[in-house]
Amino acid sequence: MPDLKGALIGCGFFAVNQMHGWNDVKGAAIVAICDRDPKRLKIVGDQFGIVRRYTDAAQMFADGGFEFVDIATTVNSHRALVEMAAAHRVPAICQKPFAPTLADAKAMVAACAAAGIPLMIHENFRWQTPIQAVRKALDSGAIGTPFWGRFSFRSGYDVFSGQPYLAEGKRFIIEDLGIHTLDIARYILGDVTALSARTKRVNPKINGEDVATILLDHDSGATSIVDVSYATKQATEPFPETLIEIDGTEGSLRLSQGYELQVTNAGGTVNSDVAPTLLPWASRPWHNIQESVFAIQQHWTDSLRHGKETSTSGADNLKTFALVEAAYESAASKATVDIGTLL
Ligand code: NAD
Ligand code: 89Y
Repeated sequence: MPDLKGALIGCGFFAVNQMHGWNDVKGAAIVAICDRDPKRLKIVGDQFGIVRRYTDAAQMFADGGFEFVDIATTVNSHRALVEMAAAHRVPAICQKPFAPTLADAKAMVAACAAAGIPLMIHENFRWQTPIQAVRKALDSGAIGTPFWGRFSFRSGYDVFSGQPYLAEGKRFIIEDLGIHTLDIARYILGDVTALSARTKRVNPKINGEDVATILLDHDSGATSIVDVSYATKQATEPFPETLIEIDGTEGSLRLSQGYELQVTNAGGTVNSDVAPTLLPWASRPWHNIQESVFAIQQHWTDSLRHGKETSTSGADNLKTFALVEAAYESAASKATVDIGTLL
């Protein structure tokens, strides 16, 4: 079968990882790129040898010649670009965060459904090797039925030098990073029925919150905590590791710093190294994220070829994005938010 032809919109900081990922993916290749900034277009076009280059997405869609689009722009352009893809009946991948509001995200899902095209949100963290290892351990039944969990991302890493816009928005850590941690909580312990949250801004140089503590009730009856911080200075910087604790009826599981997984039950304790692979184009400490970019793009390609729904389809990701909205609502009102009322 020939490779699926793809086009990528948004040639910024993170798209370089996506372009490397596409080079490694079996069954797909990027044939056209677009960025409204000619400098970024040239840098990425030259680095990856892409001849078809556009500064206008509408022109690129009008010219066509590709079977999917990968939207790697920042959030404010997501709805217009996904709707453009739907209008041209081109299957679309859209970076997180889904959209500026839940209403926009719902409209995007509806537009793609009406056009009969798949939409996948590039929610890559659940594809990280250590997170997949936790999922596998739970699926094996090693700790029985989970009743409690903690999903923790606490860092002092300077994310603002690579992504200066993160310091500017009214919203920061929940929308940018906590969105991944909330998705991991859903992926591991299932859908969420209610949530309460508290936030803080510690770094005076940014506009949004950089600390959040969120309490989740899961459909299954399990309770979990999602805690995220970019204001935490530690002896050894853990960026970008998500640490996980799960207690189950038959045992417990701990994913700790350094990508170590410990599973304990009546049979004893098993420790394993679940570190991500350092792909040839990747660099530490980003390699954990970079490997998951390749993994989700391979998943998209395989799903598109076989007509299967992706793990983080637009419809699925509405349930993660609702948790982001709910966390901001709860932090403002100090009330518990019923997730069902948002969906
Ligand atoms: P960036 O600002 O560096 O790059 C965005 C690029 O998109 C810019 O070059 C800009 O000119 C271009 N652009 C914006 N609107 C456009 C439009 N309508 N048409 C054409 N080009 C347009 O941003 P970034 O840091 O690369 O982040 C991009 C997205 O990736 C964000 O949503 C961010 O949250 C996400 N991100 C995801 C991960 C992850 O692990 N999934 C990691 C980092 C960033
Ligand atoms: O934008 C964020 C993301 O999605 O992963 C890490 C990040 O780059 C900074 O928080």
